[in-house]
Amino acid sequence: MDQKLAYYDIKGQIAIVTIDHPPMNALDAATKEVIAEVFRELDDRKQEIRAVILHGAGEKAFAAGADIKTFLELTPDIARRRLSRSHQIYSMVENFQWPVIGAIHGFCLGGGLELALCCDIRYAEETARFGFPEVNLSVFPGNGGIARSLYHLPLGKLKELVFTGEIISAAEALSLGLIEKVVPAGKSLEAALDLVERMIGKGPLGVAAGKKVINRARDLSIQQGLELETELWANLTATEDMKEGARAFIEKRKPQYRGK
Ligand code: CO8
Repeated sequence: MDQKLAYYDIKGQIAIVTIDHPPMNALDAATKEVIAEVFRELDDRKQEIRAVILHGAGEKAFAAGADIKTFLELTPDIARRRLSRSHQIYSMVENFQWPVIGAIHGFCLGGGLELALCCDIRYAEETARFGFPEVNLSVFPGNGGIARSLYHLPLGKLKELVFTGEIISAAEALSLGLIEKVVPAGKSLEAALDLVERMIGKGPLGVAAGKKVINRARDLSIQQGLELETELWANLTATEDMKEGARAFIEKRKPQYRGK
């Protein structure tokens, strides 16, 4: 098959990951495996990059969810295996060392929205549409969508979306806190690049450690969260970049960070 399903390009210090499974970027097992391979390769090349942007190819969708055309072959055992693998792959995206920004256009539904929720920050075009339409198929969001939405949505709103399968606009997704910004149609990649440009001059190890603390602290008690902050903050003082940041401030010049 010639279709790549997903691929990446590195431009400057930014990796742009494209999901490319026409027409709707449905996330079947093969596409998710290629996404996993892309993030594994990016992990190998993490010294070359400082941020990742994740988006969908084509006009229609970031991703319209799991591939419904494969649902008839599912049994409880197959579903258990596939969901467990899906959770691993989505966690690779969520816990990638550098920030992962979702640049969203078109449909962002079901498993597609669940993948978007693994991004650190989501910028969406005003024409994008969001939702958990799984109940139309008599299932529910099982790819981490419920667990991760709980960090964004009030419980009643999440239930409203999950129980009705209602599709909402980018403006509503913004007002609910599901996404961070709405941009004009055709501009999500550009807006994500602008955001990333504002990050990559900063101390990369500070950004990565901040991401790790935020991702882990939400599952910890306040005391455990404080201990994690202490540990990672203290570790940063052993890096060249930390000293460079302080030195540059004192010498009134721009810091030159090397990620070490
Ligand atoms: N899977 C497979 N094919 C899809 C999907 C999908 N999720 N979405 C769209 N397509 C296909 C359509 O079948 C159609 O194909 P064809 O041309 O061969 O008939 C083509 O894309 C274009 O679609 P439409 O003609 O329907 O286009 P519209 O613009 O009229 O509608 C929609 C677009 C609204 C996106 C509509 O296609 C739709 O509702 N799609 C389904 C969305 C959905 O229900 N997503 C959730 C799926 S369930 C899920 O994600 C749970 C994850 C759990 C993981 C399970 C792992 C084991």
